[in-house]
Amino acid sequence: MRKILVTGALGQIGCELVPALRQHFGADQVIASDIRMAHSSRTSSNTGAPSADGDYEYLDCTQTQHLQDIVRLHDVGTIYHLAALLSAVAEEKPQFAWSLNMGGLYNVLEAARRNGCAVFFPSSIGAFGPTTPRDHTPQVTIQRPTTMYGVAKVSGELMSDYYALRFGVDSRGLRLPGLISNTAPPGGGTTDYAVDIFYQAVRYRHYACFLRPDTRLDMMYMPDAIRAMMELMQAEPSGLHHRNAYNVTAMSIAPEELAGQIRKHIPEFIIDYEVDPVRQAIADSWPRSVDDQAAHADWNWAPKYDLETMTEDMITKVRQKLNKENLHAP
Ligand code: AKB
Repeated sequence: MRKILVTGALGQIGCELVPALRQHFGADQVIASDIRMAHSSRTSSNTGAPSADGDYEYLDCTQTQHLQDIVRLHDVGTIYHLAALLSAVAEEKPQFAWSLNMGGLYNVLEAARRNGCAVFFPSSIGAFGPTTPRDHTPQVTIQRPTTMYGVAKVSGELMSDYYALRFGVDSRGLRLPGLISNTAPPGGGTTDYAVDIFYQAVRYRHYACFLRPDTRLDMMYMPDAIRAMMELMQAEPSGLHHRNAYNVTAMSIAPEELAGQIRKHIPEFIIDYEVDPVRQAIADSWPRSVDDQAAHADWNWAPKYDLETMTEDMITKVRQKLNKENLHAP
C-alpha cells in the first residue's frame, strides 16, 4: 500500500484523523505533517495530538519542492490536505489566507498530479454566501461568498474539479459544517463557540458567546466528520457525482439551543452574549442548514450523533479531560 500523508496534522481535525487512519491502515502507513513541531509521545497521549514517534514531517505546504520531496520520499499515494486558516483569522489576514489556503492546495494538487496521488480537500459551509438559499441549501446552488476563506474554498472546489477532469487526479472533498471536538481546540473559526461553550460550562458554569442566540448553523461531532472523510475516500469513484464538494451535516443548531441542551447536564449553566461583529457577519452570510441528500445517495453518508448524543458525549469527555489535567497540575 502507498502511504497516506496528512498536512496540518496538529490542527483540530488532524489530531483525530491521524490516529483514526493509523488504527485503520496501520501506524507505519500514515505520515503526519505540520508547520509546527510534533509533541513528544508523553505529551501526545494527553492532547491526542499525533506523536513524534509515528512518522512525522515538518512541512510548510506553500514550499512546493519540500512537499514534492516528502511525497516522493515516503511513496505517498493519498494526501489529506488539512493545512489552512479558518474563517475568522483568514478575514484578519486575507493575503496570507489566500497564499496558504489556495497556494497550499495548488501545491498539493500538483504533487498529486506528478506522483499519482488521491487528494482529500475540506471545503466548508463557508463556500456559500449571502445570496445562497440559507435553508436546506442545495448541493448545487449559488456560491458567491463574501469572505476570503469562502473565496479560497470555492476556488479550491473548482481547482480540485479541474485537476480531476484535466489530469485525472482522484480528488474528493466535503463541505464541512462547524466541527465539535474534545481533543484539540479549533483556532480562529466562526463556529468555534460550539467547542468553547463545553469547556467554559464544565469549568465555570458560564459562557459569553460571540454569536447572537439565534444564529443557526450546521454542526457535526468530530467522530462523524472523521468517518465521513474516510468513507468518502474509500467510496467507489464511479458513484461520485459531486466528487469535490459534498454537502454534509449532522445538526443545525443555534447557541441558545446548545445552551439548553447543556443545561440538561449542568442545570446552573448560564450563557450570555458579547457579539463579535466580524464573526457574526460571517455567520450571517452562511447557510442555516444544508441539504446533504447527494452524499446520502452517492456514498451512503449518515451521521451517528445528533445534538443530544453529541452533548452527552462532549460533557463526559470534557469532564474527564479537565479532571485529568487537574490531577497533573503542579
Ligand atoms: C470556521 O468556522 O471557519 C470553520 C468552518 C465552518 O469552515 N469551522
